Amino acid sequence: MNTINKNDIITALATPYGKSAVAIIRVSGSGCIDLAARYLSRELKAGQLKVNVFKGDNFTERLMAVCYRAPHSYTGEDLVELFPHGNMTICDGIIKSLIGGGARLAERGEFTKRAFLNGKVDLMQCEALADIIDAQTAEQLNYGNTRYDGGFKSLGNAESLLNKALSSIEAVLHYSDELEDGEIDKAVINDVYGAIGKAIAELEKEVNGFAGGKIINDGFKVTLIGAPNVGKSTLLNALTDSDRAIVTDIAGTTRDTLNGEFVYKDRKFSVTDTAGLRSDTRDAVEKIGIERALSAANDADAVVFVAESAETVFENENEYKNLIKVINKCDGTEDVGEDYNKAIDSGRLKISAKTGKNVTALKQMMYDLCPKDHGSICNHRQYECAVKCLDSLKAAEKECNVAGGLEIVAALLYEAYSAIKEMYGEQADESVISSVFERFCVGK
Ligand SMILES: Nc1nc2c(ncn2[C@@H]2O[C@H](COP(=O)(O)OP(=O)(O)O)[C@@H](O)[C@H]2O)c(=O)[nH]1
Ligand SMILES: [Mg+2]
Repeated sequence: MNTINKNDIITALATPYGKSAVAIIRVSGSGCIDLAARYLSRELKAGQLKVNVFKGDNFTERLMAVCYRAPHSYTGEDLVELFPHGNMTICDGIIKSLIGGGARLAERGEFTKRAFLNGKVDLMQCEALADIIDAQTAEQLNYGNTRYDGGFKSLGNAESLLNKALSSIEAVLHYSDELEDGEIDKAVINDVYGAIGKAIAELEKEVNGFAGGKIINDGFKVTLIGAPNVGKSTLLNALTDSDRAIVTDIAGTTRDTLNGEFVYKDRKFSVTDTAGLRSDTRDAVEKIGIERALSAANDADAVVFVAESAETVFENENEYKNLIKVINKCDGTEDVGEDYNKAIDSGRLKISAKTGKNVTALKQMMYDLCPKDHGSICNHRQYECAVKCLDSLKAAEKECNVAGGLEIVAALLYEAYSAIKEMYGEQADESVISSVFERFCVGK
């Protein structure tokens, strides 16, 4: 999706391909209202959804239709929405007619990309929209909506503080020739210094909240590790309420990593089952499996070490920040619900993966390890921009203390400013922008 000809009329099915009560076909671009009108029996009225009849090559379809005039539409261009029956012979026929009339099939996310290019939404909002469409839990949905609405204030605050610092410094630089040495600089420098300090604090909140935001969207990653046969695969199945992993009493059954997901208290978790750790294997495949297990543990937000007794030593224990140790096969133990403190023995949670005892307690333990803070930043693209901005602000703050460093402070503040603009997509690379829209489906 490198070159977008903004004069193109694009069209696509906006609903999933398949049978349904109603489908939606979108047509956008200058001239699309006239194009659609060639096939419709009644005139389209802006903002008014009306019954209409579409005359295709060899069929007619009674449908609902509406148009919106630029810039008052989703894309910011003229836009038509047709609501035919959800029958793919009809939908294919309508799209074929529109293409025959000069439209072309839209690319993934192209309607939203046009909205972005026309200034209807910024790139952060587009990313929030993609997350809303992908959301599996209400928490993810609410998080996407809050970000779309600009509900987290830190980023906006940092931006206005940065603007304030920049305009003060510009004023000083502009008038500095007319002033006696140092006359105004001190007061303004203090002002600028104060604004930079506050902007740094706001941005730090965002940067520190990145892990929490990313986890809401991607899920809290938990890796299960332990010796062969302790019940890791049985635990994956219990946590995800599935038969995802093969369970046997043969040591070395699980050779590769295996992922599952579950939702607990509206939070998404992703669990990885791994090959059992043992040092005496000669099996080359199992050895690779063990390497993968350790690498999955390093990538995880938390590691669950599964053992059959409290005496089993976990050699790599200190390598993991969030470590939960469990004793499995405690089939006769009491189920404590969420209150895991009641089922802890020598720092390890007593569970039975087979009967499901204290699996809820284990989930609660994982839940309590999830980061509590988050802001608007939740993906690597945004994070990198925020860090770039923060670095420039910190460098500018240092320069404020250096005599005669005003020009350097200004240059660093401009760097910080462009990093924040990049976050909103204003100065972002075409390839970066494209990768955001490729996440969408055709028709969005
Ligand atoms: N009694 C009992 N047996 C279990 C429990 N969890 C797993 N097992 C059994 O232990 C054996 C190994 O289980 P598996 O999940 O394949 O272990 P893994 O090698 O660690 O993945 C199987 O025979 C399971 O049925 C448990 O909580 N209680
Ligand atoms: Mg296994």
